Amino acid sequence: MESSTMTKEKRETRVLVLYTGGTIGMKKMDGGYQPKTGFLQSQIKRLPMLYDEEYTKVDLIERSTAARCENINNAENTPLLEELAMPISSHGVRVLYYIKEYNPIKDSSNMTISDWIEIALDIKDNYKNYDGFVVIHGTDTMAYSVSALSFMLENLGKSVVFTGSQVPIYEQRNDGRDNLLGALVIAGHYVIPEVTLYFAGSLYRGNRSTKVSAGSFDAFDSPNLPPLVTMKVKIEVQWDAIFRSNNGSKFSVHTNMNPNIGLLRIFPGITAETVRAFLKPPMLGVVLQTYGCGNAPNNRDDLITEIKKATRRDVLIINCTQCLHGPVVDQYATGKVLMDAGVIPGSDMTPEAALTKLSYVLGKTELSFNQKQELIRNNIRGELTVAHTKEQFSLKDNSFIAAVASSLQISSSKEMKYIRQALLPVLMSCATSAGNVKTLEELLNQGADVNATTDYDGRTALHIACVEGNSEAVKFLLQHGASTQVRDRFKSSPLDDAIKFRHKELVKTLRKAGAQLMKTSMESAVELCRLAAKNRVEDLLVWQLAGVDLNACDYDKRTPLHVAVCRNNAETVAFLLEHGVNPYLRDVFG
Ligand code: ASN
Repeated sequence: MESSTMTKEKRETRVLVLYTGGTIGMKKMDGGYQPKTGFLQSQIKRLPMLYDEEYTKVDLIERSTAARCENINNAENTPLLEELAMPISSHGVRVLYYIKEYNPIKDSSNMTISDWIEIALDIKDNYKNYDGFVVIHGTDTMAYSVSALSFMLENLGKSVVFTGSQVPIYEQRNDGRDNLLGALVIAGHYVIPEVTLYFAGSLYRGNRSTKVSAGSFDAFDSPNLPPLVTMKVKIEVQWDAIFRSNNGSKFSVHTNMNPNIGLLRIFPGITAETVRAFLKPPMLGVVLQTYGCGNAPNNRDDLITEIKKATRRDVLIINCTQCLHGPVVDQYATGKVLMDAGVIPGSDMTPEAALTKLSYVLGKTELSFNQKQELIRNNIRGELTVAHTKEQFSLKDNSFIAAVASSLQISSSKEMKYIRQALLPVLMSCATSAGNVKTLEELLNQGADVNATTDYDGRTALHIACVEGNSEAVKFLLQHGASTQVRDRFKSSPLDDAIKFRHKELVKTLRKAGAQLMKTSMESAVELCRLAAKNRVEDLLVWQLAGVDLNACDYDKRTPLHVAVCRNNAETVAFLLEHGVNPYLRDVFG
């Protein structure tokens, strides 16, 4: 599996399914729909699109032994799970999956923070052994769990897809079958290193999603971010929009979630007593759901006083709108009054994301209050859109280039594609001249063309690296397909630049990579004779390393040796003779 395409060679992928509960596996009983142990797996085995019975029968013993040998499916705390095989997909991939049923399986209304921790630890314990993860979960609190897990799983590098259904999978008309199928296909085919939610044909970023319907199969929406994947005739993945929070560190799990959090929805006439009671200790983090784009009454000193008292006690308060769409902004006096009271604007975060982020951030006990506030304000898992900052950046600054480079990956809008096309070459040029190979690598991973011209003069990153004499960048670019034969507007190749700036080692590297001098022998002769006249032995050496013929002659058939002798330039004469120049060549004058 790859991040942007599916690998052709790899035919089998393994997905661990954590079945926590929810309607999908419930059965109608006397007391209404209830979870029933073992029921979901038995129903799945009746569905050919989810279970390839023939394949399972063949070589069953052989394959399960192989699985054990590969240390698949036997992580600590995980009993040996039955291998279920999907039929081979149209992409030539067979997804093998293993269902770990929780004990007890729950209606998601009964979920607590400890359930989030259990899911996180299961992913951690099995991380190495599977290509992706599916979490089957009830829909009622799925948006909370998926948001919480998006924060708890740090430096995630694999797909984690939550799904469930509105109608149990055993019923004739149900959405469970397609939802589970879609989630398994995504987790088994694509590396989308986020915690996501798949429902009714769309894959949403988990911390952007919310349950919007109790009666429709389209139960979820992501009001402020379009889906990351849409299942149509073809599977459309918005690779530009994938948020890659992995900063190169090892995958880890943060389980210290603080329970002293709450959601407070303001309403006309809310009393100061209610607010005071809600904010009193042990409360440490509150999502304040305000009107419109983040407004609260600015004629209610009593309310604001209570909020101020709480923020002064280091209670983290986030301002989120009661509206489904749109962010909190600071346009109105009624919004500013909250900012002045120390409330943090939550941009376009869903209340579920804001609440679970508070629990996560408050669990980072090593951080100061200011650092926690900063983390809340920042976009750490793609959960919020960061408003434009007025800070000045410089394209000469490595960290800025790196920041822009990574932020290009988290884009969500269509225009980002065009911005990226325009910016990537510029960033390539900046990263090259700053000698920042790591950023170059990141840019290439994001689709930058290694041979793109980075400015109006048609110069490529390799030209720039050759001028700068940055051998690490030159080697990196050559290894990644940079052409040595490109010429800029003034007909200079990267080799010409390396010669001009006397970077001998680079000249050798370029020659090894197949670089050819693109000068006529007359052009070379004119240049060599000029250097010989000036006794510039160092330059002549660079030209010689570049593969020039030191016997090249000008219009009068005069060679650099003729010129050096006439000028009595002994070092040049010695150099030329040492390098095999023919002393018997005659010019037109005999
Ligand atoms: N009450 C169920 C649950 O959240 C609803 C569902 O899954 N559709 O577990």
